[in-house]
Amino acid sequence: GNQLNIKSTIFLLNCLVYFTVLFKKNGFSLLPVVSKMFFLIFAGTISVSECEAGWEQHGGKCYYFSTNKSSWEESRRLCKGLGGDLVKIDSREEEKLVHMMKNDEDKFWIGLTDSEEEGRWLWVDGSPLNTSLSFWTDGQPDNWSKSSFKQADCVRMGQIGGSDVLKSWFDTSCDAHQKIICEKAEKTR
Ligand SMILES: *[C@@H]1O[C@H](CO)[C@@H](O)[C@H](O)[C@H]1NC(C)=O
Ligand SMILES: *[C@@H]1O[C@H](CO)[C@@H](O)[C@H](O)[C@H]1NC(C)=O
Ligand SMILES: *[C@@H]1O[C@H](CO)[C@@H](O)[C@H](O)[C@H]1NC(C)=O
Ligand SMILES: [Ca+2]
Repeated sequence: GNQLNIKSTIFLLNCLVYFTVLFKKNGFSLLPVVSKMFFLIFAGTISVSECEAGWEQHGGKCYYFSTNKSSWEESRRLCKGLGGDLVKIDSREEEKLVHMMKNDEDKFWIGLTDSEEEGRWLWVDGSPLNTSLSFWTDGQPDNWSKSSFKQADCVRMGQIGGSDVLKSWFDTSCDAHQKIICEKAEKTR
């Protein structure tokens, strides 16, 4: 991570100083080369992007917002195909962060479902939903979807609509087509 970056930068700077002294003794000016290298190292140090193009970096994670709509399963496949998974909300900060990244009107699938057993909400990594870290809109989940014969087993994040400023989750049919938020850990380098 950062520690390694700092160490390698210090090492490279030492090399630079060494070569500068060496070449000065032998009578050439390395100033243009050296200043270019300094620039490259400096630029490299400050602009290291830990997320791939198209992903947004926040709080040690990378987020990908796809505005294409698909079913929950299909969305999950898409995220996995990109090396991540549907987003899992691990904290109040993360819930807030994701809201700040999207338009308030936008509705996105998140990686939460009770399709295995009604009422037992599991994240895509298999962990159970922590009830003190759930952000259901008032009256949700209600196992109700527009197509009344379909169970509402998948969760989308939508507009903030409850008394709590962050309440925005809604259970709906997994076959509904929604936009997608994928998440993956940032690259460590
Ligand atoms: C979204 O849909 C368009 C049109 O079908 C397609 O060209 C594009 O690749 C899709 N993007 C993603 C991220 O799937
Ligand atoms: C659930 O979340 C709360 C608030 O962050 C935390 O204090 C608690 O330890 C969590 N419980 C479990 C079982 O992870
Ligand atoms: C959930 O909704 C579906 C479809 O309306 C229904 O068949 C099922 O019994 C409901 N489950 C519960 C536990 O209410
Ligand atoms: Ca359900």
